[in-house]
Amino acid sequence: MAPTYKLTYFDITALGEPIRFLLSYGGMEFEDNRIQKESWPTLRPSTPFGQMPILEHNGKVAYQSAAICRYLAKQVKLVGKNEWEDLEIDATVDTITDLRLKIGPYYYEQDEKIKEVKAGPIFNEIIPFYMEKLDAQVKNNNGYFVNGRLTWADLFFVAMVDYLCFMANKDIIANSPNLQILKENVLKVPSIKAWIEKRPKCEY
Ligand SMILES: N[C@@H](CCC(=O)N[C@@H](CS)C(=O)NCC(=O)O)C(=O)O
Repeated sequence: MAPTYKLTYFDITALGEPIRFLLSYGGMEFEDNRIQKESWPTLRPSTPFGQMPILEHNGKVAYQSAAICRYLAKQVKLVGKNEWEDLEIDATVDTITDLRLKIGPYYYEQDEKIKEVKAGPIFNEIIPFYMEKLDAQVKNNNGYFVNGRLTWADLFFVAMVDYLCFMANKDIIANSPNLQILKENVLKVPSIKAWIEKRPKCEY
């Protein structure tokens, strides 16, 4: 039987990977439709807001990666045990996105001189600030982000961190022992481990 989920995204990890992690965690078969950059202009007009990832299911199209993750997390029971925990998970995921949106302009800067100027605050202030706080959060939650157990915030971070490291061109969790433990905790989940082993190799 054909998979009921079809994920369309570029051939990279980035915003598609948390969705792939959640589908894999839930043992949900999915078509991993990877678009080459050259094909994107043709496909773009047919997507809801001209962006990917999109997730197709039962003839419907979902967009916005965090919303898709939240929807899948409910199905695979990686949400909070109450509304406050859900709030904490959402806040963590939004914080990870804030960090991504701060590193992005540094990575995508084309002007080498401006990039050099941006490097100062990125590496001396922004990344250390976020890493310190996220690391402390995991320390206080016994190796996870929220309430000492695995939630989709953990999968979201671990799926995204390679992309963040790629953009920063450094291991941003090298000095964050608790985030390293979190990463180990997620990567040892058998379904995630199996996904990492079988997923296509890409630059990031
Ligand atoms: N908030 C959106 C952002 C999506 C986004 O920025 N997608 C990028 C790729 S990572 C994209 O589609 N870029 C191509 C374009 O905008 O033409 C999400 O989380 O899904």
